[in-house]
Amino acid sequence: MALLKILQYPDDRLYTVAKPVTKVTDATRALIRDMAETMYAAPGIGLAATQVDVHERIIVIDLSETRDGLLVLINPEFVRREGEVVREEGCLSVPGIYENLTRAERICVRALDENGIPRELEAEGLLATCIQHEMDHLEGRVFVEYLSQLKQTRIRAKLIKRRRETL
Ligand code: K1U
Ligand code: ZN
Repeated sequence: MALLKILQYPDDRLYTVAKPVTKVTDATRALIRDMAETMYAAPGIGLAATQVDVHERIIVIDLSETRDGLLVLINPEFVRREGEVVREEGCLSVPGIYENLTRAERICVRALDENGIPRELEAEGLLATCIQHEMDHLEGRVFVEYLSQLKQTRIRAKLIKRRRETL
């Protein structure tokens, strides 16, 4: 297993639209293991392949306290989105920035699991928010893009300054 480098906003590669996985192979499963290890080490509750510069439609999520409840979504698609809820979000590609965003309250997604088997999943609460956040990454969208231009400019400047100071 390997720890992967997480792209940091405003890296242009975060704006890449990921391609569907055509066949779930051992190589896909090896990538999923590395993504999970990277997410646990960060630590985070979700990670999209886009964030580790792999532009395939793969997401890992684990909301469990014990970190043994890995959810894998390959080629996820929305079946339903209902209601609206405001929740605070963070992002491993935008470290230290937490902002309130409005998203669907309940969702149903269709996706392949790590064995290539199609599944449907109903989600609400933090899981629904996290799935939507990660699906945005696969579309090349970062959560800060929902904020005002002023906030985006401030976040960009803050992260660039912080990075310069840690070099
Ligand atoms: O996509 C990512 O960068 C992962 C992100 C997922 C997410 C969090 C909150 C709302 C929506 C999506 C994170 O994991 S940020 C870190 C975080 O939330 C966390 C870290 C340690 C313990 C618990 C939570
Ligand atoms: Zn994120």
